[in-house]
Amino acid sequence: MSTLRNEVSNAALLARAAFDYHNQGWCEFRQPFPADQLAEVKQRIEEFSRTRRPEVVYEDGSDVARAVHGCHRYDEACDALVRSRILVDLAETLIGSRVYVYQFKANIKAAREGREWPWHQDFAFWYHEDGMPSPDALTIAINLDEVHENNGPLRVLDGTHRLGVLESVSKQENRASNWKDDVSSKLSHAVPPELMGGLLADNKMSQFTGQPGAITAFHPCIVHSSSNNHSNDRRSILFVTYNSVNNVSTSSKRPAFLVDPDTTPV
Ligand SMILES: O=C(O)CCC(=O)C(=O)O
Repeated sequence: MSTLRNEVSNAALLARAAFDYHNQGWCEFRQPFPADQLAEVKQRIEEFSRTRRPEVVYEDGSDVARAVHGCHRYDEACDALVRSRILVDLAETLIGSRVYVYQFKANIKAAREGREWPWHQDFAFWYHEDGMPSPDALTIAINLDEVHENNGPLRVLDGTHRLGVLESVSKQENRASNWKDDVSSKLSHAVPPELMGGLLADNKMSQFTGQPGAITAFHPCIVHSSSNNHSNDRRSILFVTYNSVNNVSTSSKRPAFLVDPDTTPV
């Protein structure tokens, strides 16, 4: 009986998430990620962020870790997380097909030193850099730390997922294919400032604050950003991007830890 009740309540949570996702371009999943499993992943990511390896990216001009990439490819706890039913069911429901892991990253945003992410759309990168055909993907964010108003929460402009790929400031001409420009605070493919005024005036801004374990999903075309971390609290968030198995990217030259070439469904 209690299994049946759980299934019904899970279906209701997924239906609610799907409604919000399609309507506003993002949704909360109102059930936190299991704390014991998340604690293990958090510990592994902290360990990786202290090691010198190509998957770790630093804030510009410093040795403060900004992000760790692709951990599901080399760590069992992270691999188990991307295969967990709670995330896969959410991704499959919102995308409407089987999915594979496209990207896995933890953005750390260290206390006082973690830097901003300018306004951008993720699909601009996947389309221009990797040849992803359509935005039939999504990113699930899982808070590793408490995220509050002052430690640089993700903020999104509701409804902008309907705009398709906007013109972006591409630093492509100047770059010798440096993938680090796609993950630094001087982001390639940012939305140009002259478009941002209108977007900010026309669309409600929502912030993703919440406790460790809180789960949010957002659309590849939603315009989003986050500010520098001005607080004494680290703001670490895990981002897992799932792509539809019917939407495989054709031409990514970026490292496998950034864009996973393994398109086997999870
Ligand atoms: O970590 C953040 O605050 C933003 C991350 C983001 O926008 C991205 O990785 O595309």
